[in-house]
Amino acid sequence: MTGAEFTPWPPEFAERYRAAGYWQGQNFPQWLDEITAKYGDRLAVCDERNRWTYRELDERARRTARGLHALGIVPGDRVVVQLPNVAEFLQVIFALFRLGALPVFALPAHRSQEIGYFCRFTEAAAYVIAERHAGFDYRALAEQVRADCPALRHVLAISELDELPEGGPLPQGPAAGEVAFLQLSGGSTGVPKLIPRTADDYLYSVRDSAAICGLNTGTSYLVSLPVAHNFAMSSPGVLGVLHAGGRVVMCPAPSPDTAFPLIERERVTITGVVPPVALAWMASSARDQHDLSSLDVLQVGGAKFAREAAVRVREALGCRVQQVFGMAEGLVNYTRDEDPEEVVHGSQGRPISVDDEIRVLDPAGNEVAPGEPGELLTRGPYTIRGYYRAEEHNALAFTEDGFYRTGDVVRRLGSGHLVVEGRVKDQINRGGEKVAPEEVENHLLAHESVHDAAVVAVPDTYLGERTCAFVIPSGQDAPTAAQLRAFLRERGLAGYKIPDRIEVVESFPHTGVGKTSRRDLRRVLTEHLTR
Ligand code: OOB
Repeated sequence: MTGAEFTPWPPEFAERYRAAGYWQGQNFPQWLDEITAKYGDRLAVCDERNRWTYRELDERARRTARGLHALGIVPGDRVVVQLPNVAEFLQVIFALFRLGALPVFALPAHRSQEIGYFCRFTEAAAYVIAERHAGFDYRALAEQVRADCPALRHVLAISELDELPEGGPLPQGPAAGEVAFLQLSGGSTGVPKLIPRTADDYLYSVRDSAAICGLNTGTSYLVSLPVAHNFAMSSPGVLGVLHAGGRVVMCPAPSPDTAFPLIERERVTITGVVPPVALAWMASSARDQHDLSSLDVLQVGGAKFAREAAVRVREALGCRVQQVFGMAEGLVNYTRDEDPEEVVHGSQGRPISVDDEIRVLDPAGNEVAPGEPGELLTRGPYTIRGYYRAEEHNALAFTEDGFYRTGDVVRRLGSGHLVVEGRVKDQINRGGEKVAPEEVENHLLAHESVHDAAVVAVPDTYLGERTCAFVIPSGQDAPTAAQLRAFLRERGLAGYKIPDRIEVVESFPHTGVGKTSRRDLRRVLTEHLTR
């Protein structure tokens, strides 16, 4: 039983969100028409090889849409998109939006386990890749995935986009309230969950994010994070920048050596990074070799950015810092320009919308006293009501009245700003990259010499957390850490999920609880590590 592809907002909420002007009934093709008409000859996007105006980008996307249609991709088809930060990313996803096919946003770090799963689970019609990137052969990955996914009809490399057949007129785009694409959840379960987003809800978050961040036609945004990630896509990200008529500068890697020359050349005004990248930029000696004076705002999010680090941003990089606490499921919080410094440095921001409903609950499900920590639950005009085809999980992840249980522990300040204090979900946040212990444990258990495995977080000054796997061997021939790592890599697990540390142990400690739950076990092991 897979369950619904999309859980709609109840009619009374939908009506409210329309009446408030959040949902404007504009679908992605109409939004593309609007920005193209408004900003036609301005520079929309550039990367190492391309510089396209809004009009050029739109023409390319339309041609690609017709070509994909001629290949037999039809509205509603799912298409897994796995591209690095290149201009063609926008060409491809705008083509899919025009066609009404649904991009499934994979990350460049994903390998055959993840991609194969996305293709099978969504019954994808096509998979779009860059042939090679950062020394990795995506063509070979695609061949492997294809062998396992009979429904996958096409593998398309961006070098082939110009060779698509010239198709006829496009079908009508989907309604604004229908699913437009699938985002990936950070994941706390055995397999990552997919997040259905509509034009109505997403474009609302994009428009208001652009306004909150003060974007305009003078904005030059460096895409430092993987562009498919919700932060880089819409907080305010590439879509926010295009909405405001600014320029998107694709950055192939977030290292200072790559990013700083681009900031100088393209007069970058704003970028979004995860905390370890912010720390690396602040510590880099390359700061003095490049003119970074155009940079106005460094957005930091994806994982907690320590107050001590936030305080140092201006001195180190000569720009303001903005904290962003968001999630692909919806809710995004920003610190604002007008917030007191104390709040900008010491909180993770407040929600985009006055209609983002926030609950902070104790373990019994009661509201905590103001300022006390508790689990954050939320619902609102751009927060989903259910994952894609995940009925059973939805019953746990959402309350009956439609609140999403974020699994984050926060304190809510009198001003409405949230301070992230920790989490109750089974997830490791490795410098913004999310790792689900259960997923990694399952892969370790597939090794013939592994009897049991538990994956936990280890505190780390640079990444915030790293991963550690405790492994009990099944016989005399205990596998080594190196062998287990090689095993996981060969299985095709994304590199960031491969444990940073592996401890082979004889047994697990007793959890002190009658029935051993994985969660208790992980907690006890974590305590062992940090003692
Ligand atoms: C962003 O989205 P996801 O879906 O990769 O991860 C969401 C989770 C949150 O539930 C929270 O646990 C953590 O990432 N997180 C933060 C944080 N920002 C995200 N934890 C502490 N402090 C922060 N500033 O990570 C994401 C999506 C849109 C914008 C920004 C980040």
